[in-house]
Amino acid sequence: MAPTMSFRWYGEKDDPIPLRHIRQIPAVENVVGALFDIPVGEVWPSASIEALKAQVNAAGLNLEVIESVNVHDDIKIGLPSRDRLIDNYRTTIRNLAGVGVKVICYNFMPVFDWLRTTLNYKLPAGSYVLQYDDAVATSQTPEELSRTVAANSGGFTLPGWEEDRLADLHELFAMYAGIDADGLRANLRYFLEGVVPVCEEVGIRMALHPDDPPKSLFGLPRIVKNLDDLKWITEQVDSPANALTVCTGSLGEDPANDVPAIMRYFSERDRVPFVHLRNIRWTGNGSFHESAHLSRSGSLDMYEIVRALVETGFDGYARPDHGRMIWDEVGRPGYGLYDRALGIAYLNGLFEAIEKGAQRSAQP
Ligand code: DNO
Repeated sequence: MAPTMSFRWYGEKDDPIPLRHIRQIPAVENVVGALFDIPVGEVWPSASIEALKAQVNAAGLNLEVIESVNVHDDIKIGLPSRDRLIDNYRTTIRNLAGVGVKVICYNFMPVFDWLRTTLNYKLPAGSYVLQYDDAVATSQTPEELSRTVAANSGGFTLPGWEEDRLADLHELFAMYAGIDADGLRANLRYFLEGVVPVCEEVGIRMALHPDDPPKSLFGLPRIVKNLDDLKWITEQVDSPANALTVCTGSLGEDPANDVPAIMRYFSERDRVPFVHLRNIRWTGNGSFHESAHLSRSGSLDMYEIVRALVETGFDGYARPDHGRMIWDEVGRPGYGLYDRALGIAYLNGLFEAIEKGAQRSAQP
């Protein structure tokens, strides 16, 4: 059973890669998309989702995974406004199901999404990757860090770290002041109890993305970091609709996480509708940089990760997640065409080899 190979696309306005190029990557059938101009917390209108789907379909691709429908900070903090916001989220789920979406990827990181300290770190062969230097990240305020990242990265800012957002940061941090890990967990459970029944009704699966990096930063709690966290989360609402995006890179950034074992544990229990398959290289003291997808290029064993998927009958969606910037490509850091396409070619080969090997050894 091969996965449905997918490719993240930021939309005609914001992504330099045309859908017709995505269609030419071997085995890619599905686009991981989103509406990027709807403020967090508002309902995604059916007409806009339909328009996106029509574009994707016209290129010969499907739109079955959304990444992300972001969760409003009021829900993470547990403010009274959360009920209205969860209600909006439920409506968005219904609207997405109405156009055939099957999986919604989301995260539950307070304030920020993923974090790196350099978006164009140069590897010896001359490619550029995203890098995280723990000493830099932990010694600066978020405002300082955002300036450092922009200065290190040729003017690029991290998504979710835009100037206007940083302006409101003090207020947001103050609102999180009373929220520790247990408080955040209770608020995640409340959110899941609110949305999972609707998902079950309409046939959508919520796929929670791990924290990236999987550790607490700026004194904010993080609760999606490792096997125990993920077990706790999947046990709170016991439904296949309360599922995970297992992101090998994010979990793998912590050398203590056994990524193939985590993959196997949840895939076996049918909690993995979506995977992000990428590699990273640990550089010591909690730091790392991203790498090409091959096992030999980084610290993760991609063969063992794919084997865990094949042996548990994984039939969900996969995307290569980030790639290096190579061949002078200019584009969004981590989201170029060439290296993600190379990553897919490699992953296709791993899946075929492991599947055929398993079939062969099952023959008498
Ligand atoms: C980074 C992505 C994340 C991811 C969100 C999911 O490249 O993996 O931004 O989309 O955390 O909500």
